[in-house]
Amino acid sequence: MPSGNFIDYVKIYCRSGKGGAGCMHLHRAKYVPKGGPDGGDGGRGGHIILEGNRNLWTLLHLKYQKHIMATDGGHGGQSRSFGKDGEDKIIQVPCGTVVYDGDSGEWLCEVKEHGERIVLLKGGRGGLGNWHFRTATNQTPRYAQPGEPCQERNVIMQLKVLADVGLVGFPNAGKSTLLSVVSAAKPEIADYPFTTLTPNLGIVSYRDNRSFCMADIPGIIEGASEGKGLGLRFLRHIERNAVLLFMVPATSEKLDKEYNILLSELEKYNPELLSKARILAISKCDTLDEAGIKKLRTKVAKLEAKFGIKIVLISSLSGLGINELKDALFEELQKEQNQVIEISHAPIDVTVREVKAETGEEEAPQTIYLNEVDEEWDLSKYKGIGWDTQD
Ligand SMILES: Nc1nc2c(ncn2[C@@H]2O[C@H](COP(=O)(O)OP(=O)(O)OP(=O)(O)O)[C@@H](O)[C@H]2O)c(=O)[nH]1
Ligand SMILES: [Mg+2]
Repeated sequence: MPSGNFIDYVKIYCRSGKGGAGCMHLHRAKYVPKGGPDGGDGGRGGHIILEGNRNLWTLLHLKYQKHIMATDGGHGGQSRSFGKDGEDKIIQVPCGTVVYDGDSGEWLCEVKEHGERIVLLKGGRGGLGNWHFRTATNQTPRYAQPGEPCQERNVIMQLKVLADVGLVGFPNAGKSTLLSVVSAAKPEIADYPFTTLTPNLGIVSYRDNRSFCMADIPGIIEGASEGKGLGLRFLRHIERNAVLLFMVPATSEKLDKEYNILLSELEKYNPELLSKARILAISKCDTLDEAGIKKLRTKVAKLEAKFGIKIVLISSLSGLGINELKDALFEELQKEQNQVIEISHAPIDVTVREVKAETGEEEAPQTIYLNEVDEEWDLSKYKGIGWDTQD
């Protein structure tokens, strides 16, 4: 998929349908004196519903949809006819979509499973017709209930990819190369930083027909939490991962320093990320000779004791340590404490508009607000030509 098509942030104005008004009507028929009330109820307004769909994995299909509105309920009629219910709008979203209020940034809900449905905005209830209000002392109620109003809201939908293992490393560490070696994914690989601009997912097949999902995200650099490089916005895609695979190239002088920088950037984004299981892979080990590897192994043994994590030496080119790495990842994934069931979503800052990674331009404002009086839309000049008589 071309990287421009990976959309993980959309802002949409949603509105549910109004409830239809109940009907005030008194039955009239030849030879039926005092027919009594027979006004029917209004129909329910349409809901706005989110539905998880595992066949989608970006929010691309919603990118150009700025408004989603359900239809209103129909009004009740005479002879106790019910109004028609408004049509629900079902928004298909990929599993792992988190929804926030577009104005306050408050977390609203998240869709995790395929087929899971969440009513985002409820349609208004239809009003009761006057037939309901008949009593012994008031046999001709000349009133009916209006329908409930609609609900409206700007919502921000963010995708937090559901993967088991997340790759974290500086640019050029060899993350995409590893993903291309262990899975069928074909991410872009090149010898310059920030080759990967959007997350890639790959399914890693393991022994006995078992598999797990790995996410490769753009590289992180020191100061990413202040917006350097591509910033931290892609870190939300590893928030849900059970295991984080850190990657530092063997060519780096100070392995522990690089590892600590990555850790502190993650902590600045969301301290909860530090509670996840971690494995460190030292990549590009084929660039070292025998003596270099030996030296590295003794260094790694010390670091393992210092950080209390497993460290694996790998090379995506020669295949060194790849199976060992898969074993280590799978072992971690099997542990019960690593099953991520719930994650907490911090409210987002809606004052900062997301900057598109590839072009650097700001997302354009999504909604045109009223108050701007546009001369062209002054409808009064069309009065009297026929279609404005209904109001
Ligand atoms: N010698 C050697 N080179 C490697 C290895 N893995 C990756 N490379 C090279 O390192 C460079 C960067 O690899 P990528 O996989 O694009 O690195 P990345 O971490 O995805 O980088 P960004 O997407 O920019 O963050 C490429 O030129 C790869 O060919 C390896 O195991 N050995
Ligand atoms: Mg890459």
